[in-house]
This record gives sequence, structure tokens and C-alpha cells, in this order.
Amino acid sequence: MLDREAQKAMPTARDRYTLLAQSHEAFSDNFANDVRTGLTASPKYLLCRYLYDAQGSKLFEEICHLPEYYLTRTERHILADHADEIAQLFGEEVALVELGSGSASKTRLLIEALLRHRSKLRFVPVDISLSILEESSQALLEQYREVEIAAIVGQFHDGLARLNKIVACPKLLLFLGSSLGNFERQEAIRFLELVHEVMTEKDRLLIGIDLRKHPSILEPAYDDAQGVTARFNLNLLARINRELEGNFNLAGFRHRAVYNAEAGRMEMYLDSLCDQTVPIHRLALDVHFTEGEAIHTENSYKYSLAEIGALAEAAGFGIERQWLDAEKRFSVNICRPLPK
Ligand code: AVI
Repeated sequence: MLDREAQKAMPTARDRYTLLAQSHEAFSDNFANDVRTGLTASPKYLLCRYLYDAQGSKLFEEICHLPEYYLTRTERHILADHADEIAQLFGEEVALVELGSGSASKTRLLIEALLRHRSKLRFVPVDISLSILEESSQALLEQYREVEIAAIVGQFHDGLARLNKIVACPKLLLFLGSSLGNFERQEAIRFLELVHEVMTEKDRLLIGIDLRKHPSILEPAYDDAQGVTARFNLNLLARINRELEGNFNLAGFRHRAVYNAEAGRMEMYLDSLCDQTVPIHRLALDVHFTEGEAIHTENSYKYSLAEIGALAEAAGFGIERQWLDAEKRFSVNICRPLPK
């Protein structure tokens, strides 16, 4: 047991935690404007980043445990098998940065591997959900006394812009869960270019990317038997009701998920089950729907190995290591920035 003096000297979980936040107004203003733009467009759409309010983030956590949603557990297996090898790519000093950290559950594998050979570690999670960020940071700080956290609540671009002010040592940047798949293909290149800009030659980027495969595996992953993904998708309408005084009747819409093989992407929609008009009071807007009319809510792109190579190269990276699971469903890639 530690004596009193030693206990006093030991930093508490609070001392090891800093939160950097984007202003709340900036967030809610964007939401209102983006909902107006999307629901007055033809065809109608809503940006998928708005799926993740506190409720949506919880539902997404549930999705990650579903039997049909193979992505999370497959990536976890790959990381578990190679965490030590990844940790050995770095010297004594390294900071772990996670873009879109969510509950950071897979990150624990890397934190533990890094701590096996180091006495301390700075972790910088970046996420748009404050509640999930605070909850997961608290759990990590309690579990690992050697970890210090500088959490950034905001969009990835904000996180990247602040990164080098808070991290001076080599970095391992994580972009897990095939989150890259939620960008359009050109946007994915631009995003990786932004990441490249904040990296030095000693840094590495670890990206988990879902692979192209048969729709019989993909479609159930995005339309599960328990209806969790349907609730996740419909929560977007519930969020508009909560935050913008919308009047969506959730029973008047149905979740739909289809694989577009040509574009190589899963698409999610909310289909109107009847002709209806939905007022959104805070926007002073009435939105008209015909029966069967869809709101496009998400694209989730899948990549071939050749497409991953081309994507990395286009953004200025070389692929240093690449691991797949035995069924070739998912890939984990270590990207090295090529000289600028
Ligand atoms: C967060 N993102 C990578 C998930 C995906 O697979 O595109 C979001 C998701 N949408 C439906 N299920 C999961």
C-alpha cells in the first residue's frame, strides 16, 4: 500500500485529464443549417455525422456488438494479433491519437501494448460526442495510471488543427472502424492529405478499412435482425425533433440498407411510408414527402486492396504493413508518410 506522501504525489485521474472543446453554438448552428440544406434538396439527404448525438453514439456502440456487424470484432482480432508488433515501431516516447475514438474499446489493445515497454503514455482522443468522450476517458484514466489524456471534442479537422500544439513527440494516429468509409472517395483522399500535413516522418497512421465483399454479408451488417441499425438511423429524425422542434412521426419512416456494387458502398435511407408534411418549427420549415420518397442518410464505402494502395499513394503515404483476417473481410493498414 502507498504511504500518504506517495499518494499525495500521485496525479489523480482529474490531474491527468484535459478537455479541449469546440463551442456548442458552432455545433448547433451547423446542424440547423445542414438539416435545412439536406431536407430542401432533391433528392433529400442528411449528413451522416449527425447520427452521433448521445443517443446515436449509444446505439452505434450496440451495433458494434451485433453478430451481423462483423467489422468491429474482425478489426479487434487483427489488432490483438499485431498490437505488440505495432508498438515496436516506436521508441520510448510516443503519443497515441485517435480520430473518432467513440468508446475507445479497441484502443485498449494498443494502449496496453505500448505500456508494456513504456512508463507513460499521452492519449489524445478526438470525437464529436462529448458524453462518449468524457465517459471513455474517465474509464481509461481509472484503468491506466500511466496514461494522461488530452481529449478534443469536435470534428476531425478541428482535432488535427490542434494536434501539434499538444503533442511534441512521435505519434501513432488511429483511424479505426472503417470510419474512412463514411467519406466520399475523393473526400477520403483530402482527409488523409490533411492528416499527412500534421505528420512527421517518425509518425505512423493506422487505418482500419472494410473490404469489398458480397452483399449477402454486407446488407445484414447494415440491417440487423434486432433492428438496432434501424433505430440508429431513425434517431436522426428523433434528433431533429429534440433539437429543432421537428414533428417527425418515426412510425411514418422505414430504415433501408442496400449495397451499390458499382460504387462499392453500402447506402442507408429513411423511406417515407406515406404522403406527409413534417413541420420543423425552429427552421420555420415544412418538409413534404411523397409515399416511398427517401432521405439518404449514409454511405459506407468498401475498398479493394488495390483501391487501398491507390488511396494511400494519392494522399502521400506508403503502406508499411497490412493485415487481413482469414476471411479477407477487413484490413488494418500502417501508413508511413512519404517525404513531402
Ligand atoms: C462509423 N461507421 C464506420 C459505420 C459504418 O459501418 O459505416 C457506421 C454505421 N452505419 C450503420 N452501421 C454502422
